[in-house]
Amino acid sequence: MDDDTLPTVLADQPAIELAAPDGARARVLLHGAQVVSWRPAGGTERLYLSPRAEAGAGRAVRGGVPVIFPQFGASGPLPRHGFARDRAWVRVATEVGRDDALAVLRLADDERTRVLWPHRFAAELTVRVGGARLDVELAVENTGDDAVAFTAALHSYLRVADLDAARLQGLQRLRRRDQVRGTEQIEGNDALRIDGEVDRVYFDAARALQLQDALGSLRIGAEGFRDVVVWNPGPIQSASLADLPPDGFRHFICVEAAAVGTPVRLEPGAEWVGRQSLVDEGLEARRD
Ligand code: TA6
Repeated sequence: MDDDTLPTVLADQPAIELAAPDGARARVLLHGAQVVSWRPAGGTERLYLSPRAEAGAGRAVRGGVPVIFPQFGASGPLPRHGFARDRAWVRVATEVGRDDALAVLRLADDERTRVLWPHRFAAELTVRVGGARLDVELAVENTGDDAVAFTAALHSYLRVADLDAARLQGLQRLRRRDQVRGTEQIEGNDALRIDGEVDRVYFDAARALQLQDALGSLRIGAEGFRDVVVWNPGPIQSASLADLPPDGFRHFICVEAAAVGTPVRLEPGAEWVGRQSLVDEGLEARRD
């Protein structure tokens, strides 16, 4: 969405509006602790949010940065992509600093989550916006007495102005699993371009990526997440998703910081932190 309005069905959702002193802004729903809008200072909207997005119990919002925890995809017994993205998180703190604004939201186990996933945990999501940058950080603490293992991702829908011309740099020569074809191979030497359905896990991708698009290049960094998932439904899948317009696939590429190949294992009392950073490089250069 390139204007300030949310899709109607989201307009009544409790949300945190972050506004840094320099004009950078973000909107975070309590539902799923989901960032649904990010505008860097002096820039335009950089996240895609489906105009047909819906929220509510058991519904994940199509767009922004869905928080995937404690299970990525259908890689275990839980509902697809786990339950964190369709639960109500609690606002813990909001702060405005000299050159940024941040929000902290929290989700802990309850009797409903323990039915699905019999473990104690405390998750916190921190969203920080300022200048040309958005940082989204997921921290998970094992508050139980048993070791726990989980997979997770920040499933970011990055807006593109021209899908055919968009290029994702930085995945060259990485080992990847193609979720559509069920094959594994080594990525080639060229930047990734989207042509039809793409659903790939890139393993051990600990390096900065760059999304090149008419909106201006976006640097994509991550810490704590070892893998990257790239997804675009293509025209056929896009038409089958009720919460996505038939041409919705043309307006985003999901580039997801992910812990998929090797589940995160936490001993009692231990904590894990994963972060994804997005930087509008054109705006960053103008600020330097
Ligand atoms: O991250 C890629 C993926 O796992 C794809 O397989 C596709 O299903 C996408 O997530 C969206 O999943 P969702 O449950 O949000 O429709």
